[in-house]
Amino acid sequence: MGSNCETESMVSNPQERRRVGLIYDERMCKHSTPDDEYHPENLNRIKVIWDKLHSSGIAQRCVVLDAKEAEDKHIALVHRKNHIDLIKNISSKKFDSKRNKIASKFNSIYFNGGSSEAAYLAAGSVIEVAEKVAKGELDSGFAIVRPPGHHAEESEPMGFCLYNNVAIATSFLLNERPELGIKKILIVDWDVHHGNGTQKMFWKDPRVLFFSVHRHEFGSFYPGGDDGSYTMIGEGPGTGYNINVPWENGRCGDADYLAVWDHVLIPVAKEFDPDMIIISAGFDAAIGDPLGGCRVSPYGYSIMLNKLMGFAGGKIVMALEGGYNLDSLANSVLACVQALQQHKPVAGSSEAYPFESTWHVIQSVRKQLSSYWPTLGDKIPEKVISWKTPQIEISSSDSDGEHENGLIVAEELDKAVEDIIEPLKNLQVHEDCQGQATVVSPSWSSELSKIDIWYATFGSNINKSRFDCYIEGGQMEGMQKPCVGSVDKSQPKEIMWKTFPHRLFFARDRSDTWGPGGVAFLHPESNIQEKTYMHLYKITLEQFNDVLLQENASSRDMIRPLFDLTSLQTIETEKCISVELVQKGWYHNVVYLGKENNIPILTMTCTLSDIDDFKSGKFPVNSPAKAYANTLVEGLVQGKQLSKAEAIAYIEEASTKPL
Ligand code: X5A
Ligand code: ZN
Repeated sequence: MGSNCETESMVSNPQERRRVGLIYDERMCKHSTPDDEYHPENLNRIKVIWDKLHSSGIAQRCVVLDAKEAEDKHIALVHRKNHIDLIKNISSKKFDSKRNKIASKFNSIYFNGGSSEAAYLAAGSVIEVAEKVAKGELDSGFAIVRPPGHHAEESEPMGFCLYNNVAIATSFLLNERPELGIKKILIVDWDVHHGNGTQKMFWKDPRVLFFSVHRHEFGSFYPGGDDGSYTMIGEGPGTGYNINVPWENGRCGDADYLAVWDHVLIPVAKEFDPDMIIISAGFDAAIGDPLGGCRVSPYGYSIMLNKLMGFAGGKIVMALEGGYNLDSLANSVLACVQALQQHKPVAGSSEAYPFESTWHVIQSVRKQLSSYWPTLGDKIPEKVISWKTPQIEISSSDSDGEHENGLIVAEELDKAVEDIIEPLKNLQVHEDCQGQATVVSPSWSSELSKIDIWYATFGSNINKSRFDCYIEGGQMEGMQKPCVGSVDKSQPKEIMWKTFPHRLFFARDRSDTWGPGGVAFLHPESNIQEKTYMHLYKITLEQFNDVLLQENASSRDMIRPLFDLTSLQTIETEKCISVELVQKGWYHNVVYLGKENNIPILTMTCTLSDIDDFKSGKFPVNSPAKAYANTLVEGLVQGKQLSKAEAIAYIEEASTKPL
């Protein structure tokens, strides 16, 4: 035995450290998109977790188990034969084309030669950890697996999930290992998406209490529809044993989740008294997750987990589901494993209050379930509910420092988030499964999230709803396809209108977003005779980068940032910067328009050389199509800049006057 271990046992009583199992296997890295095209559910997710647990020294204090492939007869407890045959055989197909065709029949699914093995290992590894915890050989465990599982249904893979790993392990213990005495299992699904597959598998089963907290937005957030609604409480003997907490908005954080723990999950867990807890542990509600748009910190996860450790004699099995910000993912898992070992949360703090909408959701859930769980029938004291953050409001343009209530809290919230992500900011180099060193999640996005700029818009973005698509994702009327939105989905901190002495005109003959017709451009040079109405949004430089990317129809996985702090410095003297990385985009020229409240005003348009090409007829100058022009008119009218008639005349002039 090394001397390290002896020193260790002298300083800390080994009795105090719990036996925590870990499973990881590189073969689960081999599941990938066919051409290794970028996908958020990629090998680096489990890789960075494994690396982080080692570099922090935590893995060395865990019991590392070998991964195992699940047996078909155990998978068959929750999946149909046709589904098992599909997953078993998909990787032995000779051609990618065949696989791609099959994948395209499903919702958000890809396959390659490594998929079958990874799916069997993911399911089998959760079984392995669960069995060891049930036997008492381990206190708890974490299966670091992929592909994830909770969207997978009886007969179909879905949402990056092939086999429902957690459901398989749950059924395995209840049906195949009755002698281990696990008769009641609480499944806590804290992935930001609803666990639709798991819900269906135990819909009528009172031995399994399925609890899921997820973004829902009245059915518009993935996987969508009513399945994730709080009215879905189970059926027959399972009635009351299915609990959904559906968020009405994004941006939920520690305070929101902990309010749900304190006022729904924990009281119910006390009554249900589970023999084991299995956590569908997605970390896509974590701060900075590109899909989730929520703000749970590693500290928040460790408190949520610690509260659950008071049940089932601490028998907790965690299985990885989603989580797509590599830094946040690794740090959150680390915090959870530390909490499992020490039975206490990691150090940290969060000061925010729950949203008003959170109390609203909590009250709906409690009411819906109060006849099954009497403790939920009690009224939450007014005093508790009065601690809340109003939904973030947007202050008016003329508020010079005198912010409205909502905005102050929003800024404080942002500061709290900054404090929390501070430790996550160091650039980290990891090795991927092929042994190549890759730079993972550099610090640019958190750096740029600290800098505010005014993004000045002159085209369809003057319409706030259209601009929202670039921040929140989604699509408005007249658009041919939805936007992915920004990583940081928070609303602009301020909004104002201003006019600028530049020429507005319309050119090109069609766009992917709007179809046929010209789109708006701003002449990059100023001209005192001209006047363009511009809608200014105070957003972070990180968000500006995300807008720049979407305006130039580029994919997320390119080298970023496109426009960094150095660019911001340069542009004040140079007045414009053509962004090399999106050269093909029509709006790759970032133009500096001065300052407002000492914050730089930036817009994006064509270059001077494009102007020459428009003038020479090399590129067409063209009027906007109806839907596009309407969007502009609507923006000006809603923004109270012009009457409808004036707005129509303004657009008309810009589209007919020669350049
Ligand atoms: C496991 C998980 C998300 C699927 C999103 C599909 N799936 N758009 O997080
Ligand atoms: Zn998810």
